[in-house]
Amino acid sequence: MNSKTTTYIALGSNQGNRIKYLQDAIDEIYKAIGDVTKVSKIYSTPAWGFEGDDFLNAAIQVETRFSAETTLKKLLNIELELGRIRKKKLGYEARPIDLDILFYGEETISTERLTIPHPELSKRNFVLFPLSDIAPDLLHSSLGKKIQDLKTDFNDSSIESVLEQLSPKVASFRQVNYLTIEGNIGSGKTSLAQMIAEDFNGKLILERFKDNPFLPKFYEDQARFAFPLEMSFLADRHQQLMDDISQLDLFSDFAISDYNPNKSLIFSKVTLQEDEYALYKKIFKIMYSEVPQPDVYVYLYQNIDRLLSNIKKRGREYEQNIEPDYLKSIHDGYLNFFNSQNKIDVKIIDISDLDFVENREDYLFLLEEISRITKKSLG
Ligand code: PH2
Ligand code: MG
Ligand code: MG
Repeated sequence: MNSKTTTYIALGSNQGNRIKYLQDAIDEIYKAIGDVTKVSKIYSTPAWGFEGDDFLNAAIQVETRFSAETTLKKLLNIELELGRIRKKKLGYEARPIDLDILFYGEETISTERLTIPHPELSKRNFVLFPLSDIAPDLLHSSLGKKIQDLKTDFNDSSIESVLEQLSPKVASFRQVNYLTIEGNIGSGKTSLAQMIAEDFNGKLILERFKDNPFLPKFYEDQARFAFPLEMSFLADRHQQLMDDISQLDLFSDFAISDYNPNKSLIFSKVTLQEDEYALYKKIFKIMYSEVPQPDVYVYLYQNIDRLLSNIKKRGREYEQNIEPDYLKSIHDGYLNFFNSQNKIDVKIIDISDLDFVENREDYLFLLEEISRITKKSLG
């Protein structure tokens, strides 16, 4: 998962219902690329560089997890979806919508397809005016000037804003105090927890991996070392969770974790003998009786093929020999556990056909699903 980059995008339209094209573009950018956190005023500007009707121009600030290249591809798609037809002829032409990347974080990019910062930016009042509304202090590093100063230098008062305004658009999420995203190995639970925490200011509680001295021994002699192995996982997780949770105020903070300590029970049921498991469960209950449980517990379900391909993609060496059967038994273990208890209300979301990292619409769908659960479980 990438973290977020602030990008600035110029919008222009000189055909049809121009205001609607601008707002539709914002809505599509929100769905496909990222939160639209700032919008400029709309300016009416004469067509520059060709004979044509006046433009309406605006600029927006977008927070995206996609690269500049991917952002460009998605913008071109939106132009097409909104009905722009590019002719082969050279030079400018009338267009219902034009979307250009002005800045992408601090990056300078110069490829055949993409030049960032936008090369004509300082020569165009229809870019400087709107951009100065939303990012006056943004530094154009190669020109060594802030946007508001470039605008002042331009010394042009010929363009004016219109009365109509555009609306920003940002994802919403119904927060709880403590949300857990669980799932099988490779289900994407950690990525989703990270994305939600980053977007909605949650405190992340991630399972910390640490070398377990019993693990190599366990692989040598499972029967002999399964119990000490599971006991040491139990002790480590307890210590971690106590550390993390004691940092939180579970009444006012929004915490989000990618595991629940009950997974110790689920995994040990697969690895331990029956009598050992009974003992283990007793100790578990004593240790965890005081640990707070999440308000909302989500289990991400993915089919085994997708899990295997995710495991391969992330490339952790010690995971590469995991068998489909093992993943199946872990999944069954989770389901058995859910069915055997009634303390935690678990919501299973099937994400087999979704890709919330590559497709923002899938991510937005999940945010909605989880918010819906939250609403139901908390009334
Ligand atoms: N875009 C162009 C060419 N000319 N003129 C105005 N007023 N506004 C624009 O957005 C514009 C233009 C090429 O993209
Ligand atoms: Mg353009
Ligand atoms: Mg363009």
